Amino acid sequence: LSVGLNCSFGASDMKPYVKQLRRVSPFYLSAYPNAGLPNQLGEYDETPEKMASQIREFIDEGLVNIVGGCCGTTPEHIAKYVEIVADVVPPAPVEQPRLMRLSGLEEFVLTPGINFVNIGERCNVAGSRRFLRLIQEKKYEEALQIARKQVEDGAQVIDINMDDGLLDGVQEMTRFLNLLASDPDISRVPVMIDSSKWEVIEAGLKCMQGKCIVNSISLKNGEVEFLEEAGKVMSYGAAVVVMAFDEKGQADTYGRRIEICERAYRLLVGNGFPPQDIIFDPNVLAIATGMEEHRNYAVDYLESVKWIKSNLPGAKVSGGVSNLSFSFRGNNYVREAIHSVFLYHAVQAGMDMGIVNPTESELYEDIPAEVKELVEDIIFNRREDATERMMEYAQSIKNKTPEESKEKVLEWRSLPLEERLSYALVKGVGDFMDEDIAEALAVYPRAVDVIDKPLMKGMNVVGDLFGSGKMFLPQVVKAARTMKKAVSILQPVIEAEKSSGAAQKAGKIVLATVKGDVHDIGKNIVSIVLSCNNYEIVDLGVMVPPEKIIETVIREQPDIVGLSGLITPSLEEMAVVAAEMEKAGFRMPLLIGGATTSKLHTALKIEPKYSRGAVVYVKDASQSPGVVANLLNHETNGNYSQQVRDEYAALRENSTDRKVELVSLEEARENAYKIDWENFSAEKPRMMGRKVMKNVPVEVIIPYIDWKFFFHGWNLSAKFGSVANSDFTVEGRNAWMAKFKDDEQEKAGEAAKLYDDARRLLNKLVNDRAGYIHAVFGLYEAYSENDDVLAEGVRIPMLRQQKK
Ligand code: B12
Repeated sequence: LSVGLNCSFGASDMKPYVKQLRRVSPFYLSAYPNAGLPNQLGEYDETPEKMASQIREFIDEGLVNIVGGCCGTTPEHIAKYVEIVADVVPPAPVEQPRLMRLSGLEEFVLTPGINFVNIGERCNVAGSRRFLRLIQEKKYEEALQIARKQVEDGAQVIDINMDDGLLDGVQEMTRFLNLLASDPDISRVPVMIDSSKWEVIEAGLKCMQGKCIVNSISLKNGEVEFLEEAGKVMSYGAAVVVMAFDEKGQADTYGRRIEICERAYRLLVGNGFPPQDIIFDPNVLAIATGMEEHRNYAVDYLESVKWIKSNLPGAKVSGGVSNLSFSFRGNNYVREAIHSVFLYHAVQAGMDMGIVNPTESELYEDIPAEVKELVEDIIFNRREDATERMMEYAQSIKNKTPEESKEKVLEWRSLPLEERLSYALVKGVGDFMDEDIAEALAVYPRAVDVIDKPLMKGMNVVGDLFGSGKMFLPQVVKAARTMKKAVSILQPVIEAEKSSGAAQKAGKIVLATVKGDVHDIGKNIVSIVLSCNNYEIVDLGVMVPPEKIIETVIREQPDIVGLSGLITPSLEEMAVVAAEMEKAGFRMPLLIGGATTSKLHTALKIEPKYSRGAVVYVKDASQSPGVVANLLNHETNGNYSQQVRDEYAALRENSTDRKVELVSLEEARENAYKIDWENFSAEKPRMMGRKVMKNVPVEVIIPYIDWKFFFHGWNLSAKFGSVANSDFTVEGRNAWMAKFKDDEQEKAGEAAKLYDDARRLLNKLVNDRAGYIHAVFGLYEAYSENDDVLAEGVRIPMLRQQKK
């Protein structure tokens, strides 16, 4: 299979798209660009020679398998391409990881780093009275606002449901999705077409421009209908939610849930449906209803999530979270607390996505221990009287006077300043920011320190809570808004503190958050700080592709380029920009910043890509004026750049990640072990062939563990393996630690802790009598042939020890 692009505005305009396709597509790739854009006379200006040199770039960069020409190209163009491709080995298609890939206008790939996907639930006529009314009254503009608000609040997918007895579902779904497609702010995220009627789903599928999710199909009407619908979903290129529902009805026990999901999975995968595009909804049902048979619903759901994730490879799990707390309608605090605790456990169990209200804000971390216990009692069905106790609690807070609840809410105001700022960010409360910032300004010497110290600390708390699954994306969006508010309060103060009022600008700086990354708070702060230091800033915003950065640099001729990035893929993207800057022949310094960047990464992966200019990692905004001044000052520039270069070279030298240098093939062969056959006699082992050892006790293995490899596996030096031979007393440890240099003390301390943890785990396995360790090994007659060893007819390549 081959995919590709034709037409467009010419080869250079097409190139970024071809590159992007190469990155994501597992197929052969073709490109047939136009000979440029038609001029005023409707003619094409790009000559065969000019186009051939652009096509050469496609080939040199390994982008395409098939080249050709579209509008304006002639047989002469094609003749030139034939010359270029004569000796070229076309690139092999690259197998892509089997991840769920969705898209609106932008792609959304469920990489392992994304621990939970929020699906906005508010555009559902069955779940939102307001949305229903707006659709009934044909107030589509207002209905779209609901969708927009959800995306702004952090929904990563939006669910659209038009299932109402009085609505024409097909018509409403079609109209709404078409309207939505015309609003790029909303349609940048993927859509979930939600309906129990197949004709409504299919109408929706016909409108979709990206890769959406169908919610849902099931085995309710048997396998034939199920597979027919699944086949159509596949041909429209969508992912699918499969409800745990079959001919006998909705699954409400653990056994029924896994039975149906397994059957559906086998049927789908057996018929070619990609497993990574299957999402199971094993039914989140209401608990604490007072009905005995409902008590275990949440436990069964959580257990079935775990089962699906470990038995149905690639499949995802979703669910409508608000169903769970149905018994507590009208009591939002209790409902939010139930959702938050349940989600925390469901995500730990492996739940990948859920239909949630993105504006709910109750954080798992903030729920008082006694409330958490009550909620966990009903979720885990831990006590006979769990429902009664929860009901009692719900009643007691419902009866609280508004003053009482207000008092509780404002308790945090008596915390110390730093904690208050952190609380405000974590909870997304901007109401007291003016007074807290005023107080902070009296404590910290410069306004920028308020950002770099307490506010950054607060944002790191947000990051940690989010990273550990205790905070969800919509809540991080609120935190980000509060941070932006704090920055906007500080901005005039930073401006007033600016170092020089000179009219002449000290230099020009292009700033951008790299492609694929939306984080801009840090970059904006750097922009404010640098412009207050008299630099002219050209801010390209977020998600900026390398071509745009290069174009801007050529146009604006800045003195420095600064890149910001906060997610792991941005690290690679920054290296891409550096390589493009090298290709374009630039010499200006490149600054690297943002939470996931580091000096080590900059030294290892970015600096080597850009040889003509300095590449400097800058930890925070307050350091940026100093670094920029050093780089732009003619007297200090040379020394400073050299100092940074030396420092980074040393980092590369000491890094375990550095490139291994290999000896030549001849030398490697020469290094091979030479047996002196004259003086060698082989001992035949007592046993030959394959041997299986069952249930090996852990204590038998422990003495054979080579701790050097354990530390190597943890990216610590193998030399710490000697800790296993040290005396297990305080004195013994101290004596062992004393063997290391001062700058290794911290690492050695961590290594010792790691070793102790591992020993504790091993002891636990010994005590638990873990009976599941098996081993298999074989002893076979073997001989060598050139560089390889042959054993029982199996060829084992053995050319080793090739490191210089
Ligand atoms: C706020 C936030 C968001 C907001 C961003 C809003 C906005 N407009 O910026 C929203 C909610 C949109 C968001 C989205 C996502 N986020 Co987020 N987010 C954060 C959070 C909590 C804080 C970031 C922040 O603003 N910090 C405060 C600023 C001031 O700090 P800073 O950016 O580091 O900047 C300072 C310095 O680094 C430096 N600096 C920064 N840039 C530059 C540039 C130059 C040139 C220089 C000199 C200096 C410099 O100066 C600044 C001031 O001192 C971080 C956690 C964290 N601890 O960083 C996660 C975090 C970065 N996000 C994360 C993730 C995973 C995501 C999502 C993928 C989540 C999802 N499931 O979809 C999406 C990403 C979408 C995308 N494609 O980019 C992860 C990244 C993990 C990783 N290694 O990849 C983090 C680390 C959270 C975590 N622990 O999991 N996020």
